[in-house]
Amino acid sequence: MDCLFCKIAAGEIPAHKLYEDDLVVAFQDISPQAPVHFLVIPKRHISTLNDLSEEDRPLAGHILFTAQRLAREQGCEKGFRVVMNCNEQGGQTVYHIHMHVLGQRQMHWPPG
Ligand code: DGP
Repeated sequence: MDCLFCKIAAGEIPAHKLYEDDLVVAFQDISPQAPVHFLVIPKRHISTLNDLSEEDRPLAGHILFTAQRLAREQGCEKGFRVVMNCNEQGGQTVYHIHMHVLGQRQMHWPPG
């Protein structure tokens, strides 16, 4: 499958990885929108949030807890934001699910 994030997960395309285990990889976003901006992805290809299935519940939890732990390690004690864009209207551009984690600046609402 010709998927950018599958290739990053497999180490075929370089990325600044913060963490990796059997299930997930976390790496710096190439176009950071905050002083801290990294992505947490499953190693297994899942195109969009709509493609998660019941059996992916533990994986989804693992992504969230990985985001929480790494945000803490990146010094985001004062707060941070997680975002998952889904499909075109949700602003998704890479069709391999990823959780954005942004921090170390004041966030605003509503987002654009
Ligand atoms: P989204 O719009 O939610 O699909 O976000 C995709 C993000 O992926 C975007 O913030 C930029 C990031 N990105 C795209 N290509 C690459 C890449 O080759 N390397 C890294 N590290 N990040 C990428």
